[in-house]
Amino acid sequence: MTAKGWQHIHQVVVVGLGITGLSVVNYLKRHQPSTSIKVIDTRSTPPGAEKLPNDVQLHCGGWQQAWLNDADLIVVNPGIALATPELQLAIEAGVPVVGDIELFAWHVEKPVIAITGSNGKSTVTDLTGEMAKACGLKVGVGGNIGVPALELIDQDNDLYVLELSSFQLETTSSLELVAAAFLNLSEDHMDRYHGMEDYRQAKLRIFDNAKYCVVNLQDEATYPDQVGKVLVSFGLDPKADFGLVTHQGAEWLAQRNTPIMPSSELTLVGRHNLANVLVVLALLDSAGIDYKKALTTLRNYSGLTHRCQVVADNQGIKWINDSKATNVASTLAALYGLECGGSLYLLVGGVGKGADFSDLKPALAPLPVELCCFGRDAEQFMPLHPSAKHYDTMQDVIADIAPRLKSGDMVMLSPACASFDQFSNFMARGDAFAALAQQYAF
Ligand code: UMA
Ligand code: ADP
Repeated sequence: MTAKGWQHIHQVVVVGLGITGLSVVNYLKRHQPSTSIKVIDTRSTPPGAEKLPNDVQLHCGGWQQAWLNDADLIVVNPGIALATPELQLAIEAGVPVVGDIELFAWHVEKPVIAITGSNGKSTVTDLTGEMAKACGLKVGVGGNIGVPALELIDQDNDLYVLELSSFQLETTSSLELVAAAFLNLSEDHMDRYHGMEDYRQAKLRIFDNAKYCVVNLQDEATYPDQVGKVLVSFGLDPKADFGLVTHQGAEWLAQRNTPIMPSSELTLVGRHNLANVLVVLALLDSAGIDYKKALTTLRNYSGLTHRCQVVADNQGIKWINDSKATNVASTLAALYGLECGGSLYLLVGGVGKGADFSDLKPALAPLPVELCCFGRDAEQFMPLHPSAKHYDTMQDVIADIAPRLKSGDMVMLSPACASFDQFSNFMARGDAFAALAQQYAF
């Protein structure tokens, strides 16, 4: 279906409210004012209900199959799987089901860069946007990073940079991209997918209509299955199109072996962030943007909040908020190369999303760690280290460990889980941790 198809669309049903559903309703009000809009949300008190225009009907607390089957178009929230039986019935009845990003694709006329992967999406998306802005472009940055893409569409932008989750990609078919990146693949969202290949195929959709496909030289799973795609590789390796080389006795970022700048000049820390930076350079270059004009921005970029962020540092005790570590690979990235002179109090737990946490065991074994397990799936972490202790909440953890903290220790929230059991999102969880750090560190 193309944007021209709008003339046949009279009834739109938006499934799931939240910030995505609201952005869809507002978009339709502005750009398709003659369509009738209905909203279904399975939650009894969906977020954003109070912001719905009066003439939009809302059904909450369950499904309304007749609305779905009678719709000309269903626009579904990324948090709801297409496999949901009610949606499947509507699909069988011939109703097209798309996501907000597909509506964005129908409308957008400027170049779009998009990023997917299991970890690093937000960092790469944000830095790509920052560097493109430093090159003098007007840039709209959004998608899974937290700003619904349709909220950007009426801005006068030269370029869009979108973070796309596998959930969003499932319902997107026509998004043309000047450059797209698939950063890495590791286990996540196994409560939604039938295994890793199913998850990978959802992510690979990013390359369907992409001019340049940015892939990870060290992760074969990120390569498209289709032949004939134009590939640009990144990796912590001189063989990658955007890689690392030794130059003047030091490690440098490089484009096809031509040194760009020493990696030691970056403010960002961690090897995983070097990979993220190389992706950003690959994306900008593929989009025809001269990233060399933005190297000062790159040097000074210190990352997003809630990602390995030091939120308190007092009396030799560091408090690190890595609330965005919502899967095993991101927690492993935080532990990799960690320098901790004393004990590491690692807070893990929340909603495990069906993950297998056993890969954490060998990473924890050599560390001077006390594993503090909290939240709904805390019990799953208990076998991972002899020090493991079960708590109900993060507050309980901190109250227990605070009297024992001494200089050289580190308290790190890197939970390998989603937050929805006890918090509204990972930001609220990180903020709660930062508040506890402020309370107990000083
Ligand atoms: N839900 C229901 N019934 C409904 C609607 C939603 O149970 O009828 C549940 C969903 O299963 C979901 C949860 O409510 O798990 C959250 O939905 P929401 O309404 O809060 O969603 P939005 O506010 O619209 O946020 C969504 C993305 N959320 C999800 O994909 C779950 C946000 O990504 C994204 O920033 C936003 O759109 C703008 O594009 C968040 C996320 O957790 C950060 N993403 C996952 C991730 O990064 O791992 C994919
Ligand atoms: P995403 O948007 O994909 O969740 P973020 O940039 O928000 O990615 O980072 C999420 C978590 O993953 C953080 O804990 C961060 O430290 C970690 N991380 C960031 N980049 C990478 C990477 N390339 N590989 C592994 N972990 C990473």
